[in-house]
Amino acid sequence: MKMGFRWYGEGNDTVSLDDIRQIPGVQTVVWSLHHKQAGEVWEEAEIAAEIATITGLTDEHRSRGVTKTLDAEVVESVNVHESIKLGTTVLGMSRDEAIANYVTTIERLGRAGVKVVCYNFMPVFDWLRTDLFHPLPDGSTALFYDQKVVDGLTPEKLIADMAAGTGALTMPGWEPERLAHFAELNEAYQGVTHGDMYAHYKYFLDAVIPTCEEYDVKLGVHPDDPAFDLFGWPRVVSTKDDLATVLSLNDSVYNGLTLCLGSFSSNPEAAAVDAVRTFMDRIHFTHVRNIKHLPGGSFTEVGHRASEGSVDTIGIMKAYAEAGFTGYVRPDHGRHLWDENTTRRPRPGYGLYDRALGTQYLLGLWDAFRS
Ligand code: CS2
Ligand code: MN
Repeated sequence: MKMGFRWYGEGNDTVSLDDIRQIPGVQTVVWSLHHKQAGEVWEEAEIAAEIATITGLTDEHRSRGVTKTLDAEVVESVNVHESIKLGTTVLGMSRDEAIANYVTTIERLGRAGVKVVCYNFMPVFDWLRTDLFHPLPDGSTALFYDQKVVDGLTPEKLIADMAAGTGALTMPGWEPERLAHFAELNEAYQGVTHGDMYAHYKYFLDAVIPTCEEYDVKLGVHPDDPAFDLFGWPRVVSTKDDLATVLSLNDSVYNGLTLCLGSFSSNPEAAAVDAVRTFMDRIHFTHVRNIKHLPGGSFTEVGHRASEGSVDTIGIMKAYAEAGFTGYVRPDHGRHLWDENTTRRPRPGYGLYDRALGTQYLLGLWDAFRS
C-alpha cells in the first residue's frame, strides 16, 4: 500500500508540498491540472512541469538537509465530458472528440510515469453537500449533507437559486458563469435511463482501456457522492451492484475502482468492508474516511477513527492489510481544525490537520494488521 495526499497545486492550495512531505508515511501526491475543463487535452509541457514541481527538491531544500522526495503517480481526476456520459454532442463537443482527447491525455500521463487515473461518472456535478462548515460538538467544522434541504429542491429551483447567488447547496465546478450550461445539461439528461448511461459508459471504456493497457495507466472510478440519484438524473456508480456492473462492462484489470468508502457509505445500506473484499483485485486507489449517518438520510463527515462515525474504518484497513493491498490509499475530506477556517482557510474538506491525522490512523491500523 502506498499512502497519498491530495494536493491542488501551487497557488491553488493552502497546504504546501513541504507540509505534505513532513507527514510520516506519505509518499504519493494525488494531483490534477485543475484549470483543465472536462474534454480538454492536457499538454505534455504542463504535465511535465507539474510532476517536476511535485517530485523535485530545490537547492533551498538541500541547504536544509531535506532528502525525502514525493512521487506523482496518481491523478485525481481527469474529468469525463458530459457528451461521453450522454452519448451525444453537448456543450459544443461530440463524444468521439471528447474520447479522443481523453485517450491522448492518458497516453501523455502514462509516458510521464502516472500509474493511476481517478475519474467519476456522475451526471452534471461532482460531490454535493448542503453545508461546508457544519459545527461539530468538539468545536471543529465538517462537510454536511441535509436530505431535507435536497428534498425541497428541483433542478429549476436550483438554477434560480444559483442565479440569485443564494441557495444552500455546494457543487464544486458550478460557478455562476456556467449556469447556462447547467440548464442545457438538465435538459439533455431528461429521459436518460440508467441503462442508457451504462451503454455510454461501455462505449467510453472500450475506447479508452486499450490505451490504458498500452501505457500502463489504471483507471479507477470514484463512486457517486452521495451514492444515490439526485434531481432525477441517473447515477450509475452508487451501489455494490453498480460497481460490479461497471467492472463487467470491460473485463480488463485496467478498468478498476477508486473505492471511496466515505462516498460509498453515504447510502446507509452500503457494506463497506464487504465491498473492499469483493472488489480487491480491481481496486487501484482507495479513499478511506468516515461519515456519521443521521436520521432521514442526512449525514455529517467526522474524523477518520471508526468510533467517530458509521464507517468501519478498522475493518476496511484490516481487509486491505490481510490482502496485502498494493494500490494507493489516501485520507479523504477532513474536518477543519485548530482555527484553520480563519488562519489557513483551506478548500472545504481539504485542510491539512485532520487529513494528516487521518493518514496516521490508517497507517497505524495497517502496521498493526500487517505485523
Ligand atoms: C471528492 C471528489 O470524495 C472525493 O474524493 O472530493 O471530488 C472526487 O475527487 C471526484 O469525484 C473524483 O472524480
Ligand atoms: Mn473520495
